[in-house]
Amino acid sequence: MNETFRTRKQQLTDHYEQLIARPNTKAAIGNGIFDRYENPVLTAEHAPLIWKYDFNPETNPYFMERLGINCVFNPGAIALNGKFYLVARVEGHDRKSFFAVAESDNGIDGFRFWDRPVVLPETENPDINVYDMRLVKHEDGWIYGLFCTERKDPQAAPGDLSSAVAQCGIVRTKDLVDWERLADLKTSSNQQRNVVLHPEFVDGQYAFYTRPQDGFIDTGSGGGIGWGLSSSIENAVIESESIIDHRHYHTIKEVKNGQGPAPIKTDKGWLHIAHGVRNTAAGLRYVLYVFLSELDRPNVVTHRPGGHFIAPEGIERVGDVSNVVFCNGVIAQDNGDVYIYYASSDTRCHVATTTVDQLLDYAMNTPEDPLRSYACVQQRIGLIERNLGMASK
Ligand code: M1P
Repeated sequence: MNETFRTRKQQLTDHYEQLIARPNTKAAIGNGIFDRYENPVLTAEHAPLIWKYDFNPETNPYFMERLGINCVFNPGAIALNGKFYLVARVEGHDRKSFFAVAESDNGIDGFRFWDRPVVLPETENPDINVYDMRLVKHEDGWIYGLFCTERKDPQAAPGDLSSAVAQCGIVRTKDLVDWERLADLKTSSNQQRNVVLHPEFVDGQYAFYTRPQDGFIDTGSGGGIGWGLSSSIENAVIESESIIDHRHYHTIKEVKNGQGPAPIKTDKGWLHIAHGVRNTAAGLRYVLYVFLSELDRPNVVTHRPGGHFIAPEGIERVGDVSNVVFCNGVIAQDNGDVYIYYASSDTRCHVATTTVDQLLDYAMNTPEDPLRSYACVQQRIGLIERNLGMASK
């Protein structure tokens, strides 16, 4: 074994183990709604060395990277047997994404990928790219993973190598190791992204949050967070789709929006985390927002706190697709602790912690967006006057 190989392998191994062992601490003073953390929980650097390097000194004397990892983002999340699991979107240097499971004891740090990425079975129409898995422990006993499957648009004009069709792929598992592929979800929409399975049956059927859209990037004339039911999960078909959370002019969700993870069940209703997108001179800006819906009718929204819940800050603003935060994974513990896994700028994964009580307070007591500057000033003056009144007491 040559010295270059030996030295580089040792240096990289030490660096990797230091990264995994690095403790994570709460950042700054926070806003009372949630706490951010100093370090991301998963990055491209968290990809195991055996995924990237040829460990044979005969065939790789320079200990050279053979299969690079570009970024790790948009993880689904689930707690099983006292451990925290993220099923992350891992993107290679070749731009293709795949899923891989990372495990931690505390949900804040120490996330380590399993040795092997998820081997996702294909349908008869192979996926070109797969991403953004939403994990759901359904009351039928299975853990489902709903994800975006992307294929080249068969209608694309000759020479158009960008147009794609996005649809919802479905897998299920009991252990995150063996995955059974089911048929892709069928709806009447040309494209679907951000489809999420509701964890309980509704009217005896499987219930889905959808995001119908006309084009691959543009939602077109419709969009919004949709809702539909299917009697089957093995061959899921939504005959009738209705919009439960619309886009709105001059708001954080004027261009598009999408359900994040499956909602959290609380005694006040279902707590939803979603993303909203608006346009700017610098391109699209993705932020997270929250809403609450009825317990018995999860498709009926009762509270819509105005504005964003989490927006990109500091280093989060910069990455492969800058000015983006995106969330498709949350873990709510029985004691009310909530771990929100969000990604920044399509590059890395973070955690924010809060509680169900804090999220409910936020959802139920944050005023709605009044939709006009004048009305926003009135809303703020109302708060100021009440506060000044408190100060004089
Ligand atoms: O690049 C930002 C996000 O864009 C897409 O989300 P949406 O369908 O709402 O536009 C997804 O590709 C997502 O993975 C990505 O983070």
